[in-house]
Amino acid sequence: MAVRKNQASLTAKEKRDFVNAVLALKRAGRYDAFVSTHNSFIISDTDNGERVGHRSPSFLPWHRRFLLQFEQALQSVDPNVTLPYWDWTADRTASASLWDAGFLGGNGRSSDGQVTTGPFAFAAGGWTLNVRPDSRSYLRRALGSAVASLPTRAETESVLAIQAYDAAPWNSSSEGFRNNLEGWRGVNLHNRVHVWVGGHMTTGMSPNDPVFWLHHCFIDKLWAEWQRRHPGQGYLPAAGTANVVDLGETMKPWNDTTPADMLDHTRHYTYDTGF
Ligand SMILES: [Cu+2]
Repeated sequence: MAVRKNQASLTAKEKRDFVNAVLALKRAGRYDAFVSTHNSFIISDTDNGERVGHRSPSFLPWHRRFLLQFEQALQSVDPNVTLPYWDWTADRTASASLWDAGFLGGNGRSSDGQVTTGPFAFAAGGWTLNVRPDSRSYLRRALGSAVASLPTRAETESVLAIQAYDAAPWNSSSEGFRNNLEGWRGVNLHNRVHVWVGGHMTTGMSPNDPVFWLHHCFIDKLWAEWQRRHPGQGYLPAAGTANVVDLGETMKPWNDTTPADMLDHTRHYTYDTGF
């Protein structure tokens, strides 16, 4: 069984293997499709129309399926690689080892936001952005500039304590665990982390920054943790909700997976520890 680990506890070899698998997907032309898919859902997911990837209950199962597909792509390159997660309640500064040149590389430079260190620096040659919001083909970051701090452990605990999974109107104004975790209301967890990283992470093309996968892996872990703590609660809505993916309805773009299919992550992988 594949085990997803905290990035802070990966060995140097595990970090290298992960980075090399990501770079191999990029070289093979397989990476950019993930960027395009994510962006097309960001554009089409609206509060009052059909919504699948974001602003809706299926935010969590959709990204679980999306991450699984990416992880399987990595494993087609190197079967021992799993997605690491970034616990941003613990590793909360620009000097965390996550941003070392041997792993994801560091902050963007102040003049133009360009990441200039590590394997995803433009000058390193292996990370030219093709699916991009403008003509600039280098990865950009602005760590901690648009929002001062990452979510704290206490803030995260307060969201894990929410009983109901989601609630009408099933969008960015809903009460419930999903919308507080996604960050449209309350203490703001997921959205705030995208903004804290800055650069491409604040756009629909956020998977251009490989930290996207580590961030969403932690979001996925927090969903699993909420499930463990609230065994009597489950995915909502159950059925009959227009424009929203009910428990037994398939999700685009795969059209073969329902939220119900995604509830038990242990069919595919486990996490090294609880929250
Ligand atoms: Cu997303």
